[in-house]
Formats: sequence, C-alpha cells, structure tokens
Amino acid sequence: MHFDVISLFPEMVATIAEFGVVGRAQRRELVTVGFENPRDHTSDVHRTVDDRPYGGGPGMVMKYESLAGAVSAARQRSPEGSPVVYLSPQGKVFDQATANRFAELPGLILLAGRYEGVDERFIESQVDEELSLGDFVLSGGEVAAMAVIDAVVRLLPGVLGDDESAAQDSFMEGLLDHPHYTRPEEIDGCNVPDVLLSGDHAAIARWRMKEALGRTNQRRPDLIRKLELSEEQQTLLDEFLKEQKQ
Ligand code: 9WO
Repeated sequence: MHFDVISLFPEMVATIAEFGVVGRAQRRELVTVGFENPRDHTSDVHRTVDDRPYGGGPGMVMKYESLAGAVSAARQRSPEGSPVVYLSPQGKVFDQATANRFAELPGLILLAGRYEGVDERFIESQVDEELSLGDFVLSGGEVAAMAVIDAVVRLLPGVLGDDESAAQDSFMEGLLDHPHYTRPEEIDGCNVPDVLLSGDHAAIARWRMKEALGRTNQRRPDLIRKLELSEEQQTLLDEFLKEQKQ
C-alpha cells in the first residue's frame, strides 16, 4: 500500500515512520511512504504557503494554490483510487472500522494542515474525507496522519507476525483489552491474579473476557451499548459487577 503525506514538516512524519511495525513494513516493501511539501509548490520568492483570513481574526490560513500543487504531485505518485484525507478536529471520527476500510485501498493521500486551517475551497474541491482522531486540537495534522498510517499498516497482510495478529484478533471484538501481567509475580505486595498462574486455559480465557467486559462497561459504556452480548458474556459481566460491589 502507498501512503503520501502532504505536510510543511514532512521529516516529522518520515522519522516516526522509520520505527516499529511501520518501519519494518517499509523495509520489507509492503508499504511505501511519499511526501509532498506545499512549500515546494509556491512561485513567489518568499515561498508563501499561508495568508491572513478573510473576515479578520487571529492566525493564518493555508493557501489554495500550493496545496493544490502538492496534491497534484501526490496523485501522480499514488495508485488510482487513493482518496485524499484531511485530518482536522472538524472531521468525522476515525475509528477501527475506518482503518479496516482504508486497509482495502491501494493508497491514501493524507493532508496534515498547520496554522488555523485550510482554505475551505480546497477542502470542497480536493478532499474526499475529513477525519478527526477525537475532540482535541493539535498544532498540526502530522501526528494524526501518522496515527492513521500506523492503524492501517498493522492491518495489511503480512505486516504483523502470527502472534501479533492473533493478539489483535481478540482485541477487535469491540471491547477494551483485559489487564496484562508479566514477571515478577509480586510488586510491592501487589500480586498477579491467581487464575493467570493456574495453567487452566479455559478459566484464563473466561477471566480475560470478564475483565474486558467489566472495564469496557466502566470506562466506555457507549461501546457496550453498541454490542450484542452473548448469554455467556452477559453472565460474565453480571459476575464482574456483583464482585465489584463487595
Ligand atoms: C486552531 C485554532 C485556534 C483557535 C481556535 C480554534 C482553532 N482551531 C484550530 C485548528 O483546528 N487548527 C488546525 C491545526 C488546522 C488543521 C490542522 N491542525 C490540527 C489537526 N489540529 N488538530 C488536528 C487534529 C486532527 C485529527 N484529530 C484531532 C486533531
């Protein structure tokens, strides 16, 4: 899959993309990442990419022309059918379902904005989807673009090893993950739950499902409401809640 990132600070994204799962996927040529700097698509001596907002007010707005030049260059490098995605707090919320959908595409062109935003006419004519990671403001879209790349790359065939893929499968059922423990067995009087040391794989699976259900219910009731719990899951959640009250 090919990713192209349009950014005034392309090195920011390039550096993060060298590490971990995404870095390995690039080195194995499962993923390619290209960059386009709007500043390289200016024609004035000052290489101007921003200007004052019509209507007044603080801050600056990214100009149409240099962005259009950058998108045009990114399109030439990208496979046919690569949508242009703009990361901003005004977008629809990016979630795992969006990541799954993007993982089926041949490519993605990600626009990371700066300043107070992008000329609306650019969004109207060039952007296919405006997406947000959540209700907060960053100083630019680069970190969000990297998050999208990371979430999508780990879904591509062959990117994760068998162990990592299996771990992901269990996490993708719309629930938060269960707690994890590793050695030592005791830290400052806090012990690993007995069941995890029991060797009883059925009991361990049951405990993990119960914890996942309980935490999701406590921390993200919105996620629980979206799910159709099985009878077994409902029983486990009831048990969790009963044990909490004691
Ligand atoms: C700046 C600003 C200043 C005063 C009042 C409101 C304001 N909004 C913004 C703003 O949205 N700036 C953006 C910075 C312009 C587009 C790129 N930037 C950005 C992207 N910030 N946060 C994101 C982002 C992207 C995806 N998910 C969460 C946040």
